[in-house]
Amino acid sequence: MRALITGFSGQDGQFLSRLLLDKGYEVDGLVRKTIGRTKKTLYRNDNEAVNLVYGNIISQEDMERIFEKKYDEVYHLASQSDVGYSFIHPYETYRTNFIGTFNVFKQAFKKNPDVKIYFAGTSEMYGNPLTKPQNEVYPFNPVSPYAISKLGGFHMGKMYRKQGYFVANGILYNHESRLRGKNFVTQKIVHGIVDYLDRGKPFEIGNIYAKKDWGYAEDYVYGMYLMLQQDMPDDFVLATGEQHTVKDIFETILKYLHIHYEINNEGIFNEDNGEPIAIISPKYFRPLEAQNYCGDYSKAKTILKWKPEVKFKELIIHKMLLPVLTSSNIHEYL
Ligand code: F7E
Repeated sequence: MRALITGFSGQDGQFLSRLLLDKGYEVDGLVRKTIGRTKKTLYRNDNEAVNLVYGNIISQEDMERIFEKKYDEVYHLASQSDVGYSFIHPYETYRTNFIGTFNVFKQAFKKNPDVKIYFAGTSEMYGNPLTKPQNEVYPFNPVSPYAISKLGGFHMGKMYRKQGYFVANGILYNHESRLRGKNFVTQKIVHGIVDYLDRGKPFEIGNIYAKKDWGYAEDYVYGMYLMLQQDMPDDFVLATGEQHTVKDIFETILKYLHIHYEINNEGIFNEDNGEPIAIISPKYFRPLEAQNYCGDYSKAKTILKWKPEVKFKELIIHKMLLPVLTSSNIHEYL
């Protein structure tokens, strides 16, 4: 089997490439020319077995060239995935996430009408859901350029599906790991606290009462793989069905490290010396903060036999914090 992963250098691309290599796939990883060599080397040896191919999904010519090769499966993960950034750069977001997706679908199906394509949809497509949990038939009501661009790709996938092509749409809730970009809140807090312990410097944080449904990225890429092993393409929610706040991330880590803390409207403070660990700053607040993000993954459970293996505490401590606590004096807290 031969697979192409667009967005190979991202968190999901890294986990997915290992999974597919382990299953004996020949894996091509698409990276932008401007990125050059991918720096992330989680699975150094396995990554060496991934064939890097260079191109940008917004270029029709690049996609024509990439799809001169025939793939059995395409995991279309490449996107501008930062919700906040999408408000500042909407054109770039629409171009990458919508036109880029069109280029991938068009060229992949032109070369091989039987190719199975996974499209990375997102819980952000629900916008500001009034009730919870959300499933595959819950109404979409996107409220950011990012979510609108993703919903466009999602419906494009459904349109191809109606024409007889195989496009599976994932509706994935937040999924995290030690490979997550540090602009996302879980990694920002893990690294922020570790830096605070190393150097005593506080960091800035936004709305600590924001609530999300957070899962482990490696579980979710397995769900993507399962979606393409079905006979019929469909839409699937992948989530944990649990909600936690940003404050819960702080508390989970600080309790684990036995640091006494106090949380108030100004920030998170070390109770023993009064020092700030993190300072709340309006700079990181979003114009709209939906409170009901919580996924119902029962369809994936029934049809794909998928479930999230890693829950919140294990995610934050074992999958994210502990890998970072390696070469510092932080061990004294453990
Ligand atoms: O924010 C709050 C922030 O940036 C999570 C992407 O993968 O998941 C991700 O999007 C929450 C938000 O991820 C800070 O307001 C507080 O409520 O980690 P995030 P996201 O925007 O939810 C969805 C499913 C996707 O599809 C996206 O591509 O945390 N928050 N303080 C903060 N967030 C950030 N980034 N930084 C803060 O200081």
